[in-house]
Order: sequence, then C-alpha cells, then structure tokens
Amino acid sequence: MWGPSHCCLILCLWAGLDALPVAVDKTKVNPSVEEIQPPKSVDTGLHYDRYLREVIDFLEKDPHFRDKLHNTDMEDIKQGKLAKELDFVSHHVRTKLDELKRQEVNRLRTLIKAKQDMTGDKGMAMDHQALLKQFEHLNHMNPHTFEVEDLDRLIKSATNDLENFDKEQHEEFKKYEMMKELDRREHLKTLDEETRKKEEEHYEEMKKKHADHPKINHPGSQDQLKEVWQEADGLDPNEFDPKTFFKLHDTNGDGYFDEQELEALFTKELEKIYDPTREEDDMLEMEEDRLRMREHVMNEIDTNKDRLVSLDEFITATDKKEFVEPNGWETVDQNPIYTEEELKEFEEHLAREEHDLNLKTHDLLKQREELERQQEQLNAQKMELQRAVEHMEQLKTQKTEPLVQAKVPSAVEILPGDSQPMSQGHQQDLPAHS
Ligand SMILES: [Ca+2]
Ligand SMILES: [Ca+2]
Repeated sequence: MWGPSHCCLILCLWAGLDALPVAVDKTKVNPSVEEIQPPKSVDTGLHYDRYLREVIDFLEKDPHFRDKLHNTDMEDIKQGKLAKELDFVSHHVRTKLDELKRQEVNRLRTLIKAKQDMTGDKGMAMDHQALLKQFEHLNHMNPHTFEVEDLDRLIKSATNDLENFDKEQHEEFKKYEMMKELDRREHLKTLDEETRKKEEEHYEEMKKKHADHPKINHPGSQDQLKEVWQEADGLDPNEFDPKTFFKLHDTNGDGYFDEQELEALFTKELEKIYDPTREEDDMLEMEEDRLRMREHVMNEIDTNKDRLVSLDEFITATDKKEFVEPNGWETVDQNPIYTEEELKEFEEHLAREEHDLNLKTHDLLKQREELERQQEQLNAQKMELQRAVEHMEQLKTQKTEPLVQAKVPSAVEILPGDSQPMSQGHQQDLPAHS
C-alpha cells in the first residue's frame, strides 16, 4: 500500500499500527506453535483506527505534504509543525478530508446514540456537541471541515495512545500475574495438609523446570543476531554482515525496522524459554518477554525516537562495544514483578470491587422485590376492579328485570291480600306502563 517514499510520520504511525500486538486469549492454555510467531495485527485497537488510516492515506497522495513530511523530524511533528502544512495541500485532498471528517463525526454520533439507547436514556434530549467533547482526535466544534487543528489533534492522539499502549500492556500483565498468584493461594487453602504440601512441591518443581533453559542472549547483541542469521536464515556465522542482515529482516522492504519486525527477531530467543506444550511455561509471560526485548532494543538503537530503526541507526548500534560484549539478560521470571505489599493492595482492591458488586446486586434485588410488590398490588387492584364491574353488571340486570316484568304484571302482584308491599318505584312506574 505504501510507496518507497514513506515519510517519517506515516512510518511512525503506520509502524505503530502494525506493531500493536493482538490481545492474547488468556483462556487458551496450549496455543499452537504458530501463535509463538509475532502476531500480525489488522487493527490498532484505537477506536478511530479507520479514520486515522484513511487520513494518512489521502495525505500521502499530496506531493507537497509528502515532501514536507520527509523534512520534518518527529519532535517537530509532535509539536504540530507538520499540521500547518495542511493549508498547502490540494483542493481535492482537502475536500476528501472534509468528507472523511464528516463521516467520522457521524460515526461518533451513532456511537453516542447507541450508548444512550443501551443505557436507556432514550427520552432525554441529547446534547451531541457536549458529548462529542470526549473524543479528542478531532475538533468537534467544527464538524464539517478538516482543518489544521484536526490533523494536529489526530497526530497527538495517535502518538499518545500508541505510546501508552506498551505501558498498559505491562500493567495488564502485572494484574494477570497477581491474579494467578491469588488464585493459587486461594486454591491451597481449600486443600488438606498433605495435598497442599504436594501441590507446593509441584509448584516449586515447575518453577525450577521453567528456569532451566539455555542461556538467553542479550536482545540486539551480535550473539543474538548471529543466531538468527545462522539458524533462521541458514547463513554462515563467519560471514555475518549487519547491512545484509538488516535487508533480510526488513520484511516489508521500507528501509526501517518497525516494532513488529524487531519482535520477530526475538522468536528464536523466546523459543529457548517457552514451549506451549509444557505445563511450566506460561505463554502470556512469553509475550511480556517479547515486549520487554523490543522496548529495550528500541530504546538503545532508535536514537531519533520515531519508533523505527533506520539502517543508519542499526549500523551505528552494531559499531558499539556493547554489541559485541553485552551484559546478561534477565527474563520476566528472574525478577519479581510485584511486591508482597502490591499483591495485598491488589487483593484488597478486588475485595472492594466484589463488595461494590454485591451492594449493586443487593440493590437490584431490592428493586426487583419492590417491582414485584407493586405488580402484586396492581394485580389486586385489577381483581378489585373486575369484581366491581361484575357487580355493576349484576346490578344492571337486576334493575332491568323488574322493568320487563312490569309490562305484564305477575299473578303475585294482583293477588288480593298480598302482604308484600310494592316498591316506591313500582308504584310510580306501574301507571306509566299500564
Ligand atoms: Ca520495515
Ligand atoms: Ca529511528
């Protein structure tokens, strides 16, 4: 999709997009071997992914803008210098961007509407303008045209969100590990003395088994890359050449190592530690190790901080002393991820959440009881009403029967010596009907 003249921003954003790992299904205990390969992402996970991609696509079509992108460095881009160049792009591109923005605003409106429908606020008047404020990747005050501010906001939101992505991944992983440990401890409590001892022993044994693996090379070091060169590429280690190596592993041929291409380089290393068929290896820990390796190498090599490794940056790194004589590398399991204190805090946090949930459930149950009570009352009222209607109908028939009889007086009424006095009404009615 991208030509050879990729600019820094597009590469940076695009690399960020491509490098984002697909969320791993934590319920899968034994992922297949293919899953060890770095995941190919189709989506950034940013909710405005499509809008972002389309805007970048169209801007790349404008020669002036593309040219400016080449000559603006990442810091200036982040400062908003690039966004100003939007004023010079062709009318055709601007019109298209306006259209994209209108579509995006409409999408956001639909989102807001759907959310309101779900939460049951249907009847309430919607203040779209106010609700649109929560979306920072465009200027909601002007929903019709795509302006400098829109591009500025889009760049800032995307770089910011993508930078935070790794941080969130680490936090998620930490939570996962703490949860795992809490579950294990809870489970131990349910066992009798003897079984518990056995479980504890098994746990320690698995830990030892996991820790027993070949030496891990420092990510990005000559030893590490040489192993890839020899084992994955099938080349002679004595002929290792950084430039050739770079070309071989710049898979999409754009002249840069993006995050995904870097992560792919660590697969050999990770396979030394993790095997999806072994009980003692947790594949989520492998993903954390992969992320840590990539972050480390990116930090060391990517000197202009555009989240990409250019050939120049790579060659400079291979000239350093550390490339040949690196320090050791510690994997996730070699350092505690959380302290006992943090675990306790997390447990309390979970307890609070559970408590809140219980309170909510209690409230809901009470509401249901109240509704049921009201329903019963309504049913009772309905019955009452029905009875009243029946009674009235009875009265009506009782009232009309004597009238019908009045036309032909019954024998009882004309019998002499009848002790039954006739009702007032009958006395008055009779002459009228006779
Ligand atoms: Ca590349
Ligand atoms: Ca770079």
